[in-house]
Amino acid sequence: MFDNLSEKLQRVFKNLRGEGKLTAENMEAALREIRMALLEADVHFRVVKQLIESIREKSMGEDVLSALSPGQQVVKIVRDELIKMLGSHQSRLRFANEPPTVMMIVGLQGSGKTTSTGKLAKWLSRNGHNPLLVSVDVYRPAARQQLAVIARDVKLPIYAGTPEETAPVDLVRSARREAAQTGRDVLLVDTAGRLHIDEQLMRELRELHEQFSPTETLFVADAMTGQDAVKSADEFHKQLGITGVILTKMDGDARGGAALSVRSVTGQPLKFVGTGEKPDAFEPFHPDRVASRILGMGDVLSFIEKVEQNIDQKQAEEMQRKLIDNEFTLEDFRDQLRQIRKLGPLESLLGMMPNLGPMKDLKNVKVDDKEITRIVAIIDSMTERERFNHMIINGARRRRIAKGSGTSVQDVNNLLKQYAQARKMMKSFTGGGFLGKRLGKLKLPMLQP
Ligand SMILES: Nc1nc2c(ncn2[C@@H]2O[C@H](COP(=O)(O)OP(=O)(O)OP(=O)(O)O)[C@@H](O)[C@H]2O)c(=O)[nH]1
Ligand SMILES: [Mg+2]
Repeated sequence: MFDNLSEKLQRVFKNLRGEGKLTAENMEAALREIRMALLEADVHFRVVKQLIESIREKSMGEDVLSALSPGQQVVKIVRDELIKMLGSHQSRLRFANEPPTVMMIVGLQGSGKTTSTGKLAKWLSRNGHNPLLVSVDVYRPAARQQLAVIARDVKLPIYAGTPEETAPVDLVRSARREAAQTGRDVLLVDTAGRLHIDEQLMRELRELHEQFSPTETLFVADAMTGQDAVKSADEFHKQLGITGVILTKMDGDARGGAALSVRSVTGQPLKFVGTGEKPDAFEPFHPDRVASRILGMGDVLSFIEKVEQNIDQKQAEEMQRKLIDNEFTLEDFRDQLRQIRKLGPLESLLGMMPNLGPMKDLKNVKVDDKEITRIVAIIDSMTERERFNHMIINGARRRRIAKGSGTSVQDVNNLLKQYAQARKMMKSFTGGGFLGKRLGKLKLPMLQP
């Protein structure tokens, strides 16, 4: 699923990685390729147009994280826009205030309604609910038998109806009563399908809809039919009002166009995907996870997330100013160390950065977590004046600090030496030249090996 798209997008990002900075030209070339990749994945053309426009706008905007390289910035923008297109966050099922909650499962013939009803029932019962199932496919006795078999398989009860109950409305009414009486909090209604949307089917569904006001009306669509699935979802939504989509047969869909467009076209969220014939092959749809899967760059994405979470842009800028003005104090040194610790081991962090260039030696820098703890303890044992002016830390003060932090005078000496070196190194980095610009851009705290 999404394999081709994923591969193509990664090629675009790889090409951008070689570029020193984002320009209108290289961005346009990248956008052209992103556009092609999306169209080839069978994403709806209007959705593609929208997406490309927002990516262009964002990439030219001011609001870019300067801690990221140009290639990473584009990955971030594409990720953000993909997530937005897919629906920002996972859409959960809603439940009625008064149980039982009625959920209607609708869709075209053979799309996977009956199978998905069984899967959803199983998923619900695993998540603290007690569903009851009912089939209102009164035209084909075999269809109701099929649901009965599936229900037995997932060990959940079905409302079978009496011989007199031949109308869908009667079946649902009795099933709802039974659910209320037996303490079942959700009633899943599996409906009949048609080859095409026809007036008779719609009338029947509308009648059920009006009578029982289902909390969820889930449209089941076959992902392999691509844009046709999206079109019929849209049609059902206009005629009936759906609350979400279940896309089945994702296991057989290499392109993913329906999954990527259905939300933008219908305005209704994709709630679940079916990934096989077995009752377990069913999962809630998570836009962020899917976007990451499409981009397929786990390491770069997690690096972006870390940067977003942990690096306070303002703070980093302030730090840089201090360095240039020679105001980088021991306290700043301590804060930087803390920041490093928040980001995780420095080695792994550097490993995530694809293009260190001449700084690749830094990959060999080892930062010992215990060492950081010791340094922080030592700085904590200093007085404020000492932290702001390390020059006053004489022998007597060193002995006092060592005692206060449970370390040795040797440790304190080492720290002061490291601090002086870091200061010098950072100053030379930020002073200009390639390294300086590079570091200035990354704004990562650096340590001596
Ligand atoms: N591979 C795969 N097959 C699926 C999935 N969901 C359903 N199917 C298969 O699709 C076929 C049709 O599924 P049904 O659940 O009977 O479809 P339906 O919408 O109830 O069909 P009608 O009631 O005839 O309209 C069956 O062979 C299912 O096993 C899925 O996620 N993956
Ligand atoms: Mg069916």
